[in-house]
Amino acid sequence: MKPSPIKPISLIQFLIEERRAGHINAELSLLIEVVARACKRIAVATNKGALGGVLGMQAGDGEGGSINVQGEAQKKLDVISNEILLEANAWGGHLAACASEEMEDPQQIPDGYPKGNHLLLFDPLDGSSNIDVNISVGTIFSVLRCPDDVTEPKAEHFLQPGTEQLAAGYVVYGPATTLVLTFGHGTHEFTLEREVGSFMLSRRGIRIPEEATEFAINMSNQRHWQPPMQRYIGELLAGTTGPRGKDFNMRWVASMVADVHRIVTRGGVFYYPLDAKILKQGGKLRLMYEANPMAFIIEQAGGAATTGRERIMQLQPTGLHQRVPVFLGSKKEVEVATHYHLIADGAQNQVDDVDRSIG
Ligand code: P6P
Repeated sequence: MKPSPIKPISLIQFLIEERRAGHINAELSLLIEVVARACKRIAVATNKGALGGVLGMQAGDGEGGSINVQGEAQKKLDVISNEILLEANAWGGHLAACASEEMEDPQQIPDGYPKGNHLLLFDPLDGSSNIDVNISVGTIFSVLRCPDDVTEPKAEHFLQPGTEQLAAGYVVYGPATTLVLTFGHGTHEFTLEREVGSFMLSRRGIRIPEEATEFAINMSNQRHWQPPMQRYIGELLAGTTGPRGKDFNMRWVASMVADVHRIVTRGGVFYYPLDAKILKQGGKLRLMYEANPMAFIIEQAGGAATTGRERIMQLQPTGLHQRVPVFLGSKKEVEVATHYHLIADGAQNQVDDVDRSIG
């Protein structure tokens, strides 16, 4: 279904509409405004490219560059983006604490500043390995409610299932700077009007086609996948000559935000499955500030998001930086891939339950 035609309203006007509809309160509205403003600053820093002295690795203590809590090389823009989001959210009184891919522990609101009732989690610059080659990167964020009577939120206070999210969004820093946002009442897209500096509503009530003709996966991991993934992707590659009876196209940007935005825009599926290399970590992508917010956005647009075996948003988190397998996008295609995994596990009796859980 095509999203309804819209008159160009700004993000601020949209947030006022959402408050009047009772979908959000004033504090959450302010939080989203602050995050959107911070992302505009990240866009400016990112868009400078080689002229801004922001490319390359973040300097470390020793010989090599800085390594983040994930054990990954840190780019200068990872650190800059993280600082921009922390600084923007420190003083507004809308947050109890922040958690970031770039920080081991949650960041408290500095003493002297008022605190709010929300927890903000973010990957400040997802896909940052693409920065130096000028490929789209992005910011992903998720908002949870701070448990009552908690004034110094610890990691365990963030460990809430994705179904508890009050808001989720991402910003793509690409040819256009685009914000995609949900409060649980549909998924909506805003495009930055650079001259004015406002995010303008460009798509309201996005719906992802249930069928897919494009899949996104890192094929170089193929020999490490589990058998059901080998079978499933093999059938996509067989196209009209195989059991699926139709040809598929493939994309892999290696920037989750860019791959997900393509799916939000024209359908398709994105997979980062378990493989032998990452079995111990439980997956590649992080549950709290990548998988859960993207799952919320995708589900609100009529898509599905599973680990290949269960709905992502129902997972009870066990760690702030926990990793999970991610299968998301066009609902019917995600269901096929998930069914293959359940059947391979001898859990076909769970197929109906999982289908019901992903709606
Ligand atoms: P690979 C980027 O580092 C990221 O976290 C996601 O944005 C992206 O989808 C994935 O990892 C790419 O992983 O193994 O293809 O480099």
